[in-house]
Amino acid sequence: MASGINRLVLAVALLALLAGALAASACGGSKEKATPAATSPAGTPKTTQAAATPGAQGASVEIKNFAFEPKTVTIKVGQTVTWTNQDSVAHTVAGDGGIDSGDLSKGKSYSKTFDTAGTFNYHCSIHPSMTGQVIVEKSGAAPASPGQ
Ligand SMILES: [Cu+2]
Repeated sequence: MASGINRLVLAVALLALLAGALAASACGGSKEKATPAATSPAGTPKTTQAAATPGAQGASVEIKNFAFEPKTVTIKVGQTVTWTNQDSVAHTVAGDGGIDSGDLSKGKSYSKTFDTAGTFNYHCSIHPSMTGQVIVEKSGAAPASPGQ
């Protein structure tokens, strides 16, 4: 079985990608910003709500150009998928396992937490050709056997 090697290769590739993205954003964003500090009062506490990383708790799917992107997401049991409609027309997310968003207008999101493992197919009930899939894996799938 080469699955261990595959995982390693995948992890290395991911790291390389991340490093590349970080380097790119650091280069692009390092131009000094002329922040007009005079306009804000000195005592105002800034609420620094850092953008949460959705990847840690599940997956995000964008609905745009009449398609789900990515079309297939894989999560663990107990994690959440969040769909956000980027199109100017309304879409829905409807399908297996009680997936039912109702109409999502532009900018609206729908989240669903999956508590059982399995493959859940869904579609847009307004545009049935729009389809997607959520694969929910058992969270206890440990790579190494602990009893050895
Ligand atoms: Cu649609």
